[in-house]
Amino acid sequence: MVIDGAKGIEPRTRKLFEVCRLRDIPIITFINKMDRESRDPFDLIDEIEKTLALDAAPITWPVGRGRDFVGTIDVESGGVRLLDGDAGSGGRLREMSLATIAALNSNLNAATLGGELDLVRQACKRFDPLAFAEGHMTPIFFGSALKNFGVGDLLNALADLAPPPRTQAADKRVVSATELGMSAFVFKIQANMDPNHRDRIAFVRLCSGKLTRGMKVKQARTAKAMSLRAPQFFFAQDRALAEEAYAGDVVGIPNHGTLRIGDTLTEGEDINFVGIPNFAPEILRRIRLPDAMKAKKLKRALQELSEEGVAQVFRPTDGSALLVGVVGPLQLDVLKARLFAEYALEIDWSTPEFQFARWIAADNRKMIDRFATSYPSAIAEDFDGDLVFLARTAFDLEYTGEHNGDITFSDVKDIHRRKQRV
Ligand SMILES: Nc1nc2c(ncn2[C@@H]2O[C@H](COP(=O)(O)OP(=O)(O)OP(=O)(O)O)[C@@H](O)[C@H]2O)c(=O)[nH]1
Ligand SMILES: [Mg+2]
Repeated sequence: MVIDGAKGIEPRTRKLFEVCRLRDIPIITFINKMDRESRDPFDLIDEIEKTLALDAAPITWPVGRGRDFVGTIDVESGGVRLLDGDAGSGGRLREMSLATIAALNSNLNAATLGGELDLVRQACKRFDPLAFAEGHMTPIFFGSALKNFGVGDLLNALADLAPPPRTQAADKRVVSATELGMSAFVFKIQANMDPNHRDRIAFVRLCSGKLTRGMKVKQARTAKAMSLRAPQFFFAQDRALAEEAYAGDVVGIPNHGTLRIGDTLTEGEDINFVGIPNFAPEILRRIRLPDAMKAKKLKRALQELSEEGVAQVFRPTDGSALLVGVVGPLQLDVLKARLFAEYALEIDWSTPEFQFARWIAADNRKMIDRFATSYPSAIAEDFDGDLVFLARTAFDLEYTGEHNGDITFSDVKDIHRRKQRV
């Protein structure tokens, strides 16, 4: 995970973390933007440990803050990497005394620096590969992405520490990474990456076997066959045709809305990978569309953008206007800008009477239906047709939950347990 040194753990970082924890994925941490004014590193470490319940083991430590940031020290060996001279490097460390480092900048002081390093070595945990592999501990690297500083350390850590692809759970069985048959699941959809072509890429992660360009695969959800004519590898701004890919690889598949997040692709077997979560939004808004003639277009645009995961859309069953749910306020600006740029739709937000949307689960469909009938003006459907309860306040949510013992409210939906209403 990448943490902005000035901001600490942002809501989306937290979501990412929760997905990792749910799937037992080990985490490497890069604390970025050390060339700018940032929060105290001890404070950031403390925040990681306290809010994520994750042990933090600094591998490097920043020397100087903000404009006085001159580089990092390798906590274990004392080796140094300098912003001026070692940017872009992930290779050998310099041997330098604290006095020599401190002499690089008049605001640095060798004694203070030494004291800080002593504190890091005494107070912070040491890196333990086993705890890392089990997801209890994260190694921490400091750097500046903008100056390409410390990024080499991060890439080296990825190469050294990243575990091999693991066994993945599917609905009918578990799939081992060493199986020969190709299997993969879609974890992200990105539309309009190339605005001139209105393209739409589904990113899949291979779980087993080998993917070759041109191969025919089966989409488990629809049982339809599709051929992978132009699978692609992405690296930053670059892309290249993927002639072949293996378990653990991430491949982009161009398609026009056929693939959805959570979809499983196989060479024919009928299985669905599980454990791809959907989180309840933290912010709900109503959409106001001044041009009512465009309602249909808006619906299609929202469908596409929600499949992409940009926002979640809820349709109140009483027929009132659509609700949009997002995780962070910035997403509302992004959504509005994209609706305008990509679909020529001008919209406004208004604040609805509801604060929370929670999926409704129960032992059987009857219980959910009974509940939905008792609260007709507080029920909405998501795009899968699963029902959510709309609560006005935290009290409303709690009170309603307590008075309806046979149902539970959930703020996470496992995409493949989406049909709770069997
Ligand atoms: N000084 C400095 N700026 C950086 C660094 N990394 C990214 N930025 C800048 O910070 C701005 C926001 O980038 P990021 O925070 O990486 O991207 P983001 O989190 O998607 O965007 P925000 O929501 O605006 O934070 C951009 O203008 C980047 O160029 C860095 O290491 N140092
Ligand atoms: Mg940022």
